[in-house]
Amino acid sequence: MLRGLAGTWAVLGALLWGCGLALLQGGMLYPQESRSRERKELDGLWRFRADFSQNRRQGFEQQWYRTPLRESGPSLDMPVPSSFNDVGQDGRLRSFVGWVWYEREAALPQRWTEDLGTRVVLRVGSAHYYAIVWVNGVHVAEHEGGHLPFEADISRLVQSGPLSSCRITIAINNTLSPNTLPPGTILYKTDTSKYPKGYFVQNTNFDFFNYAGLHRTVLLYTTPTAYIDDITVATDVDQDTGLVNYQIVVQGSEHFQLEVCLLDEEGTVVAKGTGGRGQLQVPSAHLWWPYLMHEHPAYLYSLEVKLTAQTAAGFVSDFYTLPVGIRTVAVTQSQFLINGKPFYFHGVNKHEDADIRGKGFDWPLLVKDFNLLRWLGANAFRTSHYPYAEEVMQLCDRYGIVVIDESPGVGIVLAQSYSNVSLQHHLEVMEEMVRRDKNHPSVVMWSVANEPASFLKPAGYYFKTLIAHTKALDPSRPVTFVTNSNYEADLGVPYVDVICVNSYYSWYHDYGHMEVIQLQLATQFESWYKTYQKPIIQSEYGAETITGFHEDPPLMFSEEYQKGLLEQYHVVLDQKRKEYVVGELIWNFADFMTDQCKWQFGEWNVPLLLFSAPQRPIGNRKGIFTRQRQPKSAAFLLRERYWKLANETKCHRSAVKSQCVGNSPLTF
Ligand code: GCB
Repeated sequence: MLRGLAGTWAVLGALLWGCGLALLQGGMLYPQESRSRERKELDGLWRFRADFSQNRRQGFEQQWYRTPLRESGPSLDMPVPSSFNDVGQDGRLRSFVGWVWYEREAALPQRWTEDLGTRVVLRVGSAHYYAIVWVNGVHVAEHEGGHLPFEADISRLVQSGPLSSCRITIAINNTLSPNTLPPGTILYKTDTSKYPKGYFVQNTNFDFFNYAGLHRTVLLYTTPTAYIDDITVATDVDQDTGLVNYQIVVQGSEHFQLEVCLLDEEGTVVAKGTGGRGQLQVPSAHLWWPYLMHEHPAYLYSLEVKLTAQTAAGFVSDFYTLPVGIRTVAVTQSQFLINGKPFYFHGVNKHEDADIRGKGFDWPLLVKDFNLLRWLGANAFRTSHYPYAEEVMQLCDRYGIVVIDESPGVGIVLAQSYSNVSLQHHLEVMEEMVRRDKNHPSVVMWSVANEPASFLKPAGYYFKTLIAHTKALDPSRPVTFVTNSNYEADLGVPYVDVICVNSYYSWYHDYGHMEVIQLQLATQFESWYKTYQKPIIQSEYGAETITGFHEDPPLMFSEEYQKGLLEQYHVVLDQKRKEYVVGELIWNFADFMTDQCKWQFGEWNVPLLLFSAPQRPIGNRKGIFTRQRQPKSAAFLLRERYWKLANETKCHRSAVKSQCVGNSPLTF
């Protein structure tokens, strides 16, 4: 392992990146419009039906995909993107487990159906969890995994006759098994004195609601038949020269030319190249810096790629523009370096979660969240506990919010979830994730899992293999997983570059005793560091709080307790960040939905009157913002802290000053 040789590590990463690419088959470029590409979003109302039959297979037995859904039975209107759980008035749908069916007609522009030089692709941004897709009754795609995109080339289908529209049917199953990511189990309740015949529930080992449906945009897009299938960029810096290593994969023709051109933010061409692989050199490059670390953070160049290819029908051109941030990432024994400078993560853990839409993508919510992050002075977040929408990653690139990109490997606690079947699937998910997110400068580290039972015997081999594979896919970024295991028992941490550790002192034990936090936290850090000499991130800490509940002296669930607990953590973080702690991420940015159980509140004996509307006695309330994105007292505390941290760790004092959003708590 090359940790400790930060410079070498970064350079080697850039040199090896081409090797990793060979492992990734096929691209998953974000669908964008260009001179050669069109895109047609299919967001809006779809027809919908949940298969409530005993075995949940009536839809397949009656082949609901063969004819319009309205012909095989009643259907509902269902918005896309959205989870289906919270939009209806039928209680059975909220907790439904099994197959649901979505359908809509898509009008097709004449050129798409008549021009055989046009390739028409159907792309699904996220269908949770298992999806099967038919177009006009013909099976075109199948995909496992709820948080990453998949697509199907449907040109032949839509170009086979004089069509003006096509019917898209998507069947989605949210059932989880010990081998899915995240894992889950179905429990049949067979006591007929208590449960009807065939009764089952789905159990999970993660703390968020298993929302399901078409969570992100479904769209059609076009390319020419010879097209730019994938672009991979890895950057480096030599003195003040930015190095942009690129590799381009073309499909649909063996005979082609590629021209690449790098433009700065003013639109001036700063470097040019030709061919499928090469290095562009940018003298006096503007580096991509995190938010609050530089006067001009998040500098993005544009890599314009032009393909000219020979096809049976003659020459065709394809154009694609990729935003590129030039930056380096490296890890030493005690530091996380971005562009060679120590970077301290001060930010949040998030969820894709909101009222009504569940995990459905929503622009207003996204923009609000980024405004809150910047108000807070947060420079980073972790995509706990699954990859977020591509548009989220794009905004991180644009605003300089650094990302620890996490896979859906959450709740891996059963021995069965360490089987070869699980491992194989997890390797594939990492491939899909790296393929999708590899070009985002904001992504500085991959997290392969959250809080697995990493003390179980098979965990050693599992994480060794998984982390090695992820590094092989992308040697330019460090890899971690987030642990809550004991430092002596953890079998996965030997393989990570940065130790990410969660702890809930004075919350899940020592209830109410905030006075023990400092000792316990300091011991935690010292034990991990002494054992491994790797930088550490406090990747979760926090306390549940019900907005408006005040108790002084602080009691659990009061706003005062949340603040008080954070302050105790901050004392130790302030000591250890001078040594080897490189970050702190609060749990959680906002309150979020969970399964219903006595765990969240009942057990804690919180007075029932606290649950009067709009509060509900469900969900995780560790947010520093409510689910509706209003600040609790702790948000103001963190805001003051984060801006102060930014002020200390920035490269230039003016960087912070020039980026104050609203009234920053800092004075100059
Ligand atoms: C954790 C988990 C997170 C939970 C959180 C909690 O350690 O990683 O998913 O929501 O604790 O609030 O219990």
